[in-house]
Amino acid sequence: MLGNFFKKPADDMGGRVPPGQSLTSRFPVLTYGPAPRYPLEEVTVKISGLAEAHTFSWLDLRAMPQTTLTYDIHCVTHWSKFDTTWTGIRVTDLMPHITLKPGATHVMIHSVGGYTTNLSLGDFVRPENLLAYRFDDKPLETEHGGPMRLVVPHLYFWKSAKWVSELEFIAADAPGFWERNGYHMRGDPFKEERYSDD
Ligand SMILES: Nc1nc2c(c(=O)[nH]1)N[C@H]1C(S)=C(S)[C@@H](COP(=O)(O)O)O[C@H]1N2
Ligand SMILES: [Mo]
Repeated sequence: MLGNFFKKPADDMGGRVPPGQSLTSRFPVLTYGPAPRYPLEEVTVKISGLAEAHTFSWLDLRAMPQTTLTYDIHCVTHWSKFDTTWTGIRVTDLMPHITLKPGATHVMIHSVGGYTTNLSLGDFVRPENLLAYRFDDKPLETEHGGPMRLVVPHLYFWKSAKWVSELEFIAADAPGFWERNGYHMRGDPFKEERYSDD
């Protein structure tokens, strides 16, 4: 019994490190194009497509429950980071304020600057997903998507759109920016869904 106790932990840290990933304590920045800079007070989230058109202001979002969560994140470029702490609005607290129209099955997330990424509603509407504006109890840095980004920890980090500006509800899956450029439509790190021909 004591033998087990002293055993070196498995390389996947008991299942927390997905296949093909390495742990980092740094926080690499991965952005295609320049990072836009604007204050939190100017954040708006537009609702479009198969939902009643609406635009949430920062004050609208601030009036919703604010949640702090800690979880691991995984980037398709092979780094994973344990225990990242984010504060924001849960997608499950936002959704009751959105009226979907019949037929909506997916959402295209749009960012300031034109980045997009697609999610099924099942992957989007999860209690751990946040519209996050704080990281490690500090305002989210511009480079990491501040003033506000989406965080979807169960999928590769390219699904976590920085500088989120619009949620476009759609009737079928469609590729976003990286998905059009060869990345997987879903991107589950534990299934190593990196590229579309995987
Ligand atoms: N708007 C926008 N969001 C984005 C990206 C981007 O280029 N633009 N890059 C994605 C990718 S590929 C990754 S891995 C993560 C990186 O987030 P980080 O720079 O905070 O590590 O953001 C994702 N969200
Ligand atoms: Mo990435």
